[in-house]
Amino acid sequence: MAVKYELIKVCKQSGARLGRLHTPHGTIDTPVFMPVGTQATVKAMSPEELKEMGAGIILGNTYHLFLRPGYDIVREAGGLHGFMNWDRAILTDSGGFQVFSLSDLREITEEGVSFRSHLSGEKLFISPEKSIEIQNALGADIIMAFDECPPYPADREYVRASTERTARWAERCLKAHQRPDEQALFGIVQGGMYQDLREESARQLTALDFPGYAVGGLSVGEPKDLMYEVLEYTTPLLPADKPRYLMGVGSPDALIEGVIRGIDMFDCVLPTRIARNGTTMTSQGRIVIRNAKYARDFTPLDPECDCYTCRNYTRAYLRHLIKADEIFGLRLTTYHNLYFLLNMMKQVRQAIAEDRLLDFRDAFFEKYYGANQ
Ligand code: PRF
Ligand code: ZN
Repeated sequence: MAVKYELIKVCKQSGARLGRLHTPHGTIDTPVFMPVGTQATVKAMSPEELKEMGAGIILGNTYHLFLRPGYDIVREAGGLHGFMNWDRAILTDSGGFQVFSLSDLREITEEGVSFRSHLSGEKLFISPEKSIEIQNALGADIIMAFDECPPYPADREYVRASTERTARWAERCLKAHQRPDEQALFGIVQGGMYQDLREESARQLTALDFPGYAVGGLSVGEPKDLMYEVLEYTTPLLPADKPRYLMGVGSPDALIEGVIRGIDMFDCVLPTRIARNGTTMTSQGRIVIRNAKYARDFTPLDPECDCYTCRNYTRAYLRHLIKADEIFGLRLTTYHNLYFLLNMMKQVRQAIAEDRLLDFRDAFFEKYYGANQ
C-alpha cells in the first residue's frame, strides 16, 4: 500500500487526532495543512523555501496540468516530483472541482464532464478513467477520485442524483487505477448539506475500501456553522484507521474546528492568494499591509513570528514593495502566510499531544479574531 496512516493519539479534551502519514516521499505529521501548487509550483515559492518552512506535502491540480503543459510532458519529466524538483509528498486533486469552478460550457453526463478549456476554448472531456490516467502520469503520492461537488444551495433531488453518480464514479476510479502500490487513491464523500445523503455517501464510499477519505462539497459558500455541523456527523462515519481530508479549507478557525471534528488534512489557496494582494495572517489577526498606517511602521510584520520575512524586514518595507508591485513583496508575504499556517498546525499538534486543544483554540481565537469572533 502506498500510504499508511498511523493514529498516535486522540486528544482527551477535544477528540482531535494526532497521527502520521507515511508516503513514498516521506512521513507527514498530522493534522497537516497542504500548500497549493496548482500549476506545478506553489506560487512565488521555491521547493527549498517550502522545505525550510516545514512543508511536507503540497497539492497539484489535474485540471490545470492536463490543459497545460499536458500530462505526457509531465510524465516524460519523471512525473510531478521530477518536473518541479520537489522530493517530498504530493497530492493531486482529480479535476472534478476545477472543471466546475473554472471551465466554460460544461456538460455533465454519466460518462463524465465535457467542457471548454478556460485557456484555449478547446472542447475537452474528463471521465473518471481519464482523471485517473492523468493522475497516474503525474505520479503524486495521493490521488483523488473524480467527483462532482454540488453548488450551495442545491435542492435535495439534484444533490441526491449527483451523490449517487459520484459513488459510481468512485468505483470506476478504483478500477482504472494502475499504480495502487505507489499512489494512494482517496475517495470523496459528497452529499451536500443533507445528513441522510452524507450518510449514504459515506456508506457507499467506505464499502469500496479506499486507503483514505476526503470530505468534499464543503466550504462552497455555506455558513461556517453549517459546515461544522456537517463535519460533526460525517467524520464519525469514516474509518478511524484511515486519513480524513477536508478539501479546500484553510482559514485558521476552520482548520482548528475541522481538527476538533476529526480531520487530519487540509488544503487551501487562501494563505498564498491573500498574500499576493498584501493581506497577511499574524498572531494578532489579519493585517492589510497596504494600509497607510504602516508607512512608517518599522517593526516586523508579526512580532511573534520567526519566519524569514519577520526576522529580516519591516511592515513599512513590505507595504512599499506591495504598493510598488514588486515581486519580492509578494514572495515575502507568501512565505510568511504559509509559515504562519504551518506553524499554527504545529501548535495544534502539540496541543493534541498534551490534551488541551480546546484551550488552545479559545486562546488562539481570542488573539486572532478578538471581538470579531
Ligand atoms: N471535490 C474535489 N476537490 C475539491 C472539492 C470537492 O468537493 C472542494 C470543496 N471545497 C475543494 N476542492 N475533487
Ligand atoms: Zn513571519
